[in-house]
Amino acid sequence: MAENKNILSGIKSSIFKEDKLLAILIDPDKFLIENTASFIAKINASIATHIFVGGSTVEVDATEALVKEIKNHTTLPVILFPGDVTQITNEADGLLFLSLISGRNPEYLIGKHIEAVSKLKKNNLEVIPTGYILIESGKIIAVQRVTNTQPISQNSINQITNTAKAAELLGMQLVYLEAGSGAKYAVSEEIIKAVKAILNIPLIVGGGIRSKKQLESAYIAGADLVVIGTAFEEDETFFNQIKK
Ligand code: 1GP
Repeated sequence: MAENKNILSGIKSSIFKEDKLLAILIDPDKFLIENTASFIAKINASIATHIFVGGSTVEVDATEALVKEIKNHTTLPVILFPGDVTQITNEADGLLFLSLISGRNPEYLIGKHIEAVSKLKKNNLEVIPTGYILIESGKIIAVQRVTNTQPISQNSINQITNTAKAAELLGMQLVYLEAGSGAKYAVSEEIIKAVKAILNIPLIVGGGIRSKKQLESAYIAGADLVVIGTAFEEDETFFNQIKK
């Protein structure tokens, strides 16, 4: 399995330089492929550093076609953030190999990963083991429904920090604090701060971030990479606020 190792090392060197990272999430299920050129042009003109592609329920092959088209329009790294094994495609640069460690559903802790191996043998994606922690956010989100797991309460800060640290001790390379796509409340600054304080690996935060102010607060609290999807899906003028 040939692998290039640029994405994770790029994230780590940005952290070293105190540069903050922003990933725009594109859900193939909610995105019209014919809008790719104009949408990606806006991403290219913004401070975004990564493009994530994925969703909870995506039609088979839709991810591959979309990733191919995105790659025609940008040099930013395109990273799969898959809701399912069917979304893995060699057209992308990397893959967040997510383990849903806030839940106790064995399928999302190890089952899907075993299923993915036969697909990964055939490609050279940079596979990045990621501890994925779902945090309660005021409404039932798609991940919760699809995976049949419960998020951790925003009040259980010890449980959240211990879960994140366990991911690091297990050898995972990233921790992703997820409030869920379209979340009512984003992950609180208090949680981000507490996790950042005990973690020695990069910290991703996403879900429910809809303004530049919230983005900056997440960075100040300690997020190394923030993921935003819904806010751009709903209003592309938001790109005007985050121009380079
Ligand atoms: C969802 O964290 C991402 O998995 C982004 O969430 O769509 O709410 O920005 P939003």
